Amino acid sequence: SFNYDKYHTLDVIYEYLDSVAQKHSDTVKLVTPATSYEGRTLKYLKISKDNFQSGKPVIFIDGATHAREWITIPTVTYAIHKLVENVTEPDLLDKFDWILYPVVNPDGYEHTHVKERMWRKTRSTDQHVAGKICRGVDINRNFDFEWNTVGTESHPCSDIFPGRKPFSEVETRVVRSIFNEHHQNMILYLSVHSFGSMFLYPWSNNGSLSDRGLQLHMVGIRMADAIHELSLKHFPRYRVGNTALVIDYFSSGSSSDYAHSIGVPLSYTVELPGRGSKGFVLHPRYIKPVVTETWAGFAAGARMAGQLF
Ligand code: 0X9
Ligand code: ZN
Repeated sequence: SFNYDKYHTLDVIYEYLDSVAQKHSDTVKLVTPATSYEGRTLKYLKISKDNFQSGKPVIFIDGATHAREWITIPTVTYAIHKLVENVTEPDLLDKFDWILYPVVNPDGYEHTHVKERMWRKTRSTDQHVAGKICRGVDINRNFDFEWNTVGTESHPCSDIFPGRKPFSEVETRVVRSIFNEHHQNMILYLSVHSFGSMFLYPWSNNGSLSDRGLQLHMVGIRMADAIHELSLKHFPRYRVGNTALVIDYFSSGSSSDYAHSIGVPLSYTVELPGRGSKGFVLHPRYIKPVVTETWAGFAAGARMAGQLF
């Protein structure tokens, strides 16, 4: 079965999602909303005791928005594992409905396996550029929140190219469709990235705080504390704060700012551990400790979110 000793290819990850949905059809529903730019199925799981019928608070966690951030995928699949396969905290499924989307950017992820390990963006081609063809849009600059105002580069070869318009990418539109469908009940959104050990909250475009700044900070601290308790201390302690202040650059068009702007009260970019020039390439020996400590943080965040909203 699915293990946490190594990083898996897209096929293996997708087989795992299929098999969990099949084995646990009472609680897990596989959703295949569209195909990627290159024609791969986009897949996420809805996990609920009653198929989202009773309007419980919804928690949404996604990974691999950025293709090279491999550790984000096992982190999201481990949440699936703990919710339906190795259930030690049944309250988390009694109280909440969950959406778990391990690979937002499958084209990019596949590309990091076969060609360029450090690829970040989607793989779409901009038809408007003559000469040298550069591929890809940064999904985390492609949402319609202050789109293309700061922390972007208009050249399609750039790693922070925001696209020709907001939601130009089908991969971005699928994440939007999840917000559209669930934002009324969604209390917590975690956009999982790497690296740097940080819980980051809005607003990213100018460093100002939302009117939920205090709640965002307190739930962020709760998650970081829960991680720190379990942490093997291989990595620096998590920092918690406004994105622009902690990460020290501004950016626009991110999914977590977008989610917050449409009413998701608790919305974070989570930067998982990693270090140095090889920060995106986290040795497989760290997968297990990182996914277990991160799950402790997410579970603690879910519980506190449930008390607040
Ligand atoms: O720049 C990004 O998109 C994120 N860092 S990463 O190294 N994973 O690319 C940070 C995003 C910060 N959060 C928001 N802009 N909301
Ligand atoms: Zn990222």
